[in-house]
Amino acid sequence: MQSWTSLSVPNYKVKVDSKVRIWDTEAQAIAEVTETEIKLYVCGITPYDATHMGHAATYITFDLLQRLLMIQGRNVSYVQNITDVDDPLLERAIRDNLDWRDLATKEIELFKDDMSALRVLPPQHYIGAVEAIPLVIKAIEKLIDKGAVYKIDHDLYFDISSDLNFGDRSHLSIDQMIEIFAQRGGDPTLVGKRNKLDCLLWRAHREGEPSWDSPFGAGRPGWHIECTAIALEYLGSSITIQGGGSDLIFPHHEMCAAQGEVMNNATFAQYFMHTGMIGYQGEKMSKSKGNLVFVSRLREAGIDAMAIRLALLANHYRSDREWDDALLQDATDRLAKWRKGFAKPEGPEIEATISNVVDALNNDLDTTKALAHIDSWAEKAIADSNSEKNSKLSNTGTLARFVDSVLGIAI
Ligand code: 5CA
Ligand code: ZN
Repeated sequence: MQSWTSLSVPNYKVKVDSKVRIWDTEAQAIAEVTETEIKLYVCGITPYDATHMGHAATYITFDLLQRLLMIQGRNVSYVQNITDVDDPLLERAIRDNLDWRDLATKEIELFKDDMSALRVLPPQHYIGAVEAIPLVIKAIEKLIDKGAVYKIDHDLYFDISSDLNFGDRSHLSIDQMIEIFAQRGGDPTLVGKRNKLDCLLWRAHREGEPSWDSPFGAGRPGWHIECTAIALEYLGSSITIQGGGSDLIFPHHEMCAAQGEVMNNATFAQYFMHTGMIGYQGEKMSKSKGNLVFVSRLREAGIDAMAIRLALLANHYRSDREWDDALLQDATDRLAKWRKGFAKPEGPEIEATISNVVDALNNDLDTTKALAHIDSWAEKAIADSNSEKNSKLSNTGTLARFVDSVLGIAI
């Protein structure tokens, strides 16, 4: 699938020791990302109701990580999927009397426009589940060769006992896993399963559902194998970081990793990075609950996308947090302050500000601190009545390029 339009980002490089540290869900600890070639896979949308503030927060977080790595000279290969065939999408299309393909196409276009407006850099490979079906078939064949697949009627299931590390990435008890599995698309009570947590790999054709030919009969891919197959095809047998919201820790990322490791006998991902959930009016913002604030609606209402981005960066990415009008108003005021400060031809010295921002972000993306450093620079620039008279080359331009490069905020 065509990714969204690439953005022009200043090629800003900082001259500091690159010490990017993130919280790794698997290790349950801060880990230093030491790799110079970073293979980043982030789980994409299921395109039936996009882009709400939760999606935006998650993709802005991984965009920030990518930018932080890039300004420190790392090379990032970034892949994202689109779950453009799955139960929730098909159910919504039936509910709204739409062709599921038309619904997906419309939502994907909207998502891409939102991502561009939010200055989220496009992934190098943006791959839909439908176009990935040959890859999914290949992946299932590999799992069959490893003896990790069995049939229930005509459906294929992954046997989790083939992964000796099953559960290591998500740190849950069996009872918790079973409960969450049932809430997130799993079928723990289905008769004929070897283990309640075994997950669907291939769903045989049912009346009224789309299907594709395969060596296992006509059907469609299960959710988890889609991401395993896409990640491994485009990034090699082992990736550096698998990312997504914390709602994907289990079962999705546990299953992706288990399947990938059984397929290749290699670590699926070096680090697992998860964003907190954005809530609205006291509950997780989600398509199923319908309590959504859409990026496109705010943009239509004339809200600057840079203010939306700043609002979502104001608090730590790992915390579950609320979206509300006050958050957006604060971000709008902050953006105005920054623009006023950056409008000065000359501001206070910038070296310390740049290194403080990089230090804060290197520390598990501490955006709250990073933004506060830009605030104080902008406040000093505004307060300094002499700044317009200085004849030196403009340092505000340099700082603006830095802010655009790393924070994705175009001043
Ligand atoms: N297509 C699958 C992943 S393969 C999926 O989860 N799609 S989604 O549309 O439901 O979510 C897309 C991304 O947004 C996922 O990374 C998900 O974890 C994240 N996300 C969904 N809701 C929220 C929320 N309320 N706050 C933060 N992130 C969220
Ligand atoms: Zn995924």
